[in-house]
Amino acid sequence: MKAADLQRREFLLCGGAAAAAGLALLQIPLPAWGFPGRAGEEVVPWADQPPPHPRPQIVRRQLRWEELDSWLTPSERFFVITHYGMPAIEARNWQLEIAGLVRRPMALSLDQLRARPRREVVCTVECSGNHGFPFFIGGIGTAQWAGTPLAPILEEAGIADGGIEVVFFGADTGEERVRDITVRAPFARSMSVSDARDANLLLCYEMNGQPLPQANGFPLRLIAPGWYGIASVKWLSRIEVRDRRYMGRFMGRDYVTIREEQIGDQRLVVETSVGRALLKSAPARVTRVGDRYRIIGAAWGAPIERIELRVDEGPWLPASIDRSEEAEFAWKIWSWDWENATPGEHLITSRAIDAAGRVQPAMDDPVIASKRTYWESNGQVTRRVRLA
Ligand SMILES: Nc1nc2c(c(=O)[nH]1)N[C@H]1C(S)=C(S)[C@@H](COP(=O)(O)O)O[C@H]1N2
Ligand SMILES: [Mo]
Repeated sequence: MKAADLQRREFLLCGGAAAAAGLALLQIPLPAWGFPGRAGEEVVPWADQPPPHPRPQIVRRQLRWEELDSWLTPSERFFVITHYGMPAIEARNWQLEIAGLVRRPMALSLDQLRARPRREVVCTVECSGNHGFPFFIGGIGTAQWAGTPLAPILEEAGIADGGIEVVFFGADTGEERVRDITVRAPFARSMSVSDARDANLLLCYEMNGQPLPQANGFPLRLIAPGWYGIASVKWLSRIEVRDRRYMGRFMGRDYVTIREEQIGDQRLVVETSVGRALLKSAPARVTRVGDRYRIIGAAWGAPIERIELRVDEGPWLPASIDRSEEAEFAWKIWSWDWENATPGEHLITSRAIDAAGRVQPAMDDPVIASKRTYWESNGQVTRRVRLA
């Protein structure tokens, strides 16, 4: 997205408090972002609707792919994951602590954070559990996030000698059983000091031009562009620099990918903490105007070079990437006009190819099939559709 466009959109989207309040009051949808829709089109629903997620207290909302009709996901359709409930935080008494192995510990109020340099980024967030059928395919969304960069704050606080790990604590806590003890633990994720210094990390207080919704982390969350969603800690309360690796549940016991690898002459598992996002795509919706069908989808997780699409067992065919809306960490929307579509049931599969020539793996590719956990599944997504 070009800077001039961004400015125009900022103006449209959040041109001051009055405009924002007006938008909220009138329930005006997001401005019309470019999208390969057609006048008079209707959506043909997928025939393979996923059942409700088995743990609705954790996965509270998923994207309904058929509803994808704009580059940005409206906040009320954005997926929501909560592991330890949803804290209600009053901004008035809230502060973000910067603590641990820092030379100058800090405590920043929301007003102080808002007074710092503002940065906006359009960024796709995908849950690493978004592995596909049977029940989790909609753990993804793209929003315009606004906040202040983390790196200068870490610089001001000054990481002291021996600091190797930056831990992001949320205000939400839960009971955990580890071996034979039961403990109360905060939600937390960590990064190495060098990863945490990444200029793209944002302490984010706004989503789509409005204060963060409670479900998405009010008053402040981390947005870690290029990482799976678990890294973007919501209801952020404390950032702590430590001299040990942090091994809380969401680093060391859960959100751990267990994959079989060949090590010497043995098949053994290797366990790694969920990390950076991976190249992926999915068909989003089939639309029709009369008997002219179009498939629209999204691709994300790496710099996207090409998208290919396949109907049933046919050849891989190129889709067109919508270039009207682009940002480094945002999904690309693609479309494909389905010539000579025949009535009956069809399978639609997409795959993305990144700038380095890597191809999104098939579900039976060893890199996916050798996983014993479903985390970090970027396998190709196949959807079923029935044409009249
Ligand atoms: N404090 C806190 N942060 C959290 C979570 C959580 O349960 N508590 N869930 C994580 C997970 S697993 C994901 S995928 C993203 C989801 O962000 P969203 O709910 O805004 O879509 O938030 C992450 N941050
Ligand atoms: Mo997640």
